[in-house]
Amino acid sequence: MTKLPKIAVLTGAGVSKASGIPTYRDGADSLWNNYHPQELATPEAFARDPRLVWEFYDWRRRNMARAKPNAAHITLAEMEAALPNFTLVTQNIDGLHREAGNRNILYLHGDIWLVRCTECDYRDEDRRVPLPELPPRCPRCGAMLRPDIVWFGEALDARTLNLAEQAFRRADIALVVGTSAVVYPAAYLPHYTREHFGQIIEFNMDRTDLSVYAHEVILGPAEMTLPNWWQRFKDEYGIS
Ligand code: BV8
Ligand code: ZN
Repeated sequence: MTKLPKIAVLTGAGVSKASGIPTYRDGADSLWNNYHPQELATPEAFARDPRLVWEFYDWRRRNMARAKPNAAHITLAEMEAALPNFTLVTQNIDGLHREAGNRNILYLHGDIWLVRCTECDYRDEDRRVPLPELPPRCPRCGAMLRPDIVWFGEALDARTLNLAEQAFRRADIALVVGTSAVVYPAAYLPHYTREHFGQIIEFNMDRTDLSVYAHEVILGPAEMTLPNWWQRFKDEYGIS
């Protein structure tokens, strides 16, 4: 049997669109009370008005709690189970990849279901929807909790980013699914694959800044194009 290619995947908000979760840059539906996510997903906004920022995240948590994985998420879980060398790297904080069955996930920007204390080292999962009080308080020291996610201007977890870079350096194929590829350092990851003569395959509704570097740009909704691509891949490599 021909050797299976090593695959690294980078997902963005586009894979969760079909699950009813607004993207960041898809016009009106990505706004909340006329705020743009980018204005509120910053440590400055949180310092200025923690209650407003928590109202934004509580609204998104309520939305995400109702969301179910779609065919794109399910395909990625099948790929992880079927391929010996597969790494899923996500920018998404909605938890749908885990709900779809992926286990080896690199969360570049954190997870909306995790909270951490602004004062002590308390950190835990909190799935309460809605939250009983905004901002929520640390059960250990009473200080304000914050979402355990990476805001604009905050550094990504160095170990996670390093593992992600390694996966893309090693990959024969980088699948880039549902991301506008404008936020760094995440958006740079597929270039590591290209620098090692691997292929970038982009799945998006429109072309992005990455498209010019992609071996293939497959336009259309990922919940349809990704399952189709995976079926063709399985036929080609004789995977049942
Ligand atoms: C850092 C969690 C340094 C929060 C997020 C100027 C130039 C270059 C860089 C910068 C700059 N100024 C500032 C920076 C750095 C900044 C950055 O890149 N800014 C951009 C906007 C220019 N980056 C940072 O701040 C990062 N940190 O650099 O730290 C540092 C180092 C050391 C010490 C201290 C500091 C941190 C960035 C992380 C921010 N957090 N999320 C939250 O969610 O509230 S970012 C957030 O937006 C997402 O996580 C994601 O990463 C990012 C982009 O969103 P996408 O997922 O791509 O979604 P988007 O809506 O944009 O696009 C959706 C796509 O899907 C579209 O293309 C659409 O066509 C497509 N689509 C829609 N439907 C479908 C579909 N595709 C397929 N099928 C469909 N059905
Ligand atoms: Zn605390």
